[in-house]
Amino acid sequence: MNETAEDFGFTALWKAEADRAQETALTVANPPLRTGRIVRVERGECDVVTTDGRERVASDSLRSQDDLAPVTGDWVIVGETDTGAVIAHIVQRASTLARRDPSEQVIEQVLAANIDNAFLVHGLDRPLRAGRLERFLVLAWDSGAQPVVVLTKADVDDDVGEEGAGSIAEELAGVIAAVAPDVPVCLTSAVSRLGLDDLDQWLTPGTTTALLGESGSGKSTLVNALLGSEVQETGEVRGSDAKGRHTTITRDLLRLESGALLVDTPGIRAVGLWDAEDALERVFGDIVELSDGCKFNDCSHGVEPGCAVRAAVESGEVDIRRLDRFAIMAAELEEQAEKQVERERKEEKRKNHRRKNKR
Ligand SMILES: Nc1nc2c(ncn2[C@@H]2O[C@H](COP(=O)(O)OP(=O)(O)OP(=O)(O)O)[C@@H](O)[C@H]2O)c(=O)[nH]1
Ligand SMILES: [Mg+2]
Ligand SMILES: [Zn+2]
Repeated sequence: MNETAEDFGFTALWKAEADRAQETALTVANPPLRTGRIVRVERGECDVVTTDGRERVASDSLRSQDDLAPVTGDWVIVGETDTGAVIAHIVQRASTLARRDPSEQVIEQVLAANIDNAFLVHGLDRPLRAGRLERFLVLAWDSGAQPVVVLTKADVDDDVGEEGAGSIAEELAGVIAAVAPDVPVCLTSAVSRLGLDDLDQWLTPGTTTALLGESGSGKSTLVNALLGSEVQETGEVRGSDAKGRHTTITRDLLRLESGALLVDTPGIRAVGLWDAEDALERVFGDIVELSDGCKFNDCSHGVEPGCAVRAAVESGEVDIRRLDRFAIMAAELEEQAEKQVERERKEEKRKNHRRKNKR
């Protein structure tokens, strides 16, 4: 099969953006330049599908924006150098799915770019923690993607009947309704193919949907079921607690026959938040709204008098645990913002120092 950029969502808009960036790309690479989309990132190399087809290029040398690392879903301009083809430029992203880098504490890690929908994948073979779902929701809303909770492995729920509702599914639906009442939920099974058609409303031609979730939640299995072929490797979960073994290790952009695009991703352990205050307020909209009624503008909903949020907790309207989680995530974002300012200050200092030494 001869794939080209057109198969991966190369619209007139992206073409115009890429054309504008040609000149910049020429500062670091030679013709022939070609535009393409990154379909896989590996250490130091990327697979790019360009207007000419699929090729493997070096990702991290000589880029015109060297502070930006290319990620799956990016539109890029590829050019030639003495040592071979390189990514010369990353076209300005329409959106990014990003979290706080789990290894380095104060940098952002972009998981994927130019994503329209985020499937938050969760298996019926394990409990769903509200806090975890909230974090995934913040990540999704912050990117601008439409979140959809996709429950997998419906076939393990003995009580799932004709209408799709079962006892485990119902329990999880309760958790989801409490923290994300406005987010669509789909119950699926890759085994019985239950609910797969429901996903079609998001999987429209040319749109890109990323699958996010814990290892073992069934992301790759779902991708294979939608592809109708075993393209992605899948792995057994541990019997005792249904934990996965981190089978998928790269972020892969794959094309369905319909023309919809999927990004399968490695399982996520920690969802550290990054620069997502607005999204946080969206996910905790109920608490934010209540806080309008607090006596003090900067109320921490702790011991202050006239706190409308505490009052709502006492009346049972708001779950105290939800308030606690909100406070933790808000503090986390505040800390991240402070550290980031500090880091930028240091970097600026370093740059100035270098400039002075050059003179
Ligand atoms: N019964 C049942 N098992 C499923 C279903 N979907 C996935 N599984 C099983 O769950 C296990 C994990 O599936 P994967 O697709 O590898 O999970 P993943 O989310 O891609 O995991 P990582 O790549 O490690 O992040 C495998 O043993 C699958 O066979 C389903 O719908 N029903
Ligand atoms: Mg996988
Ligand atoms: Zn308050």
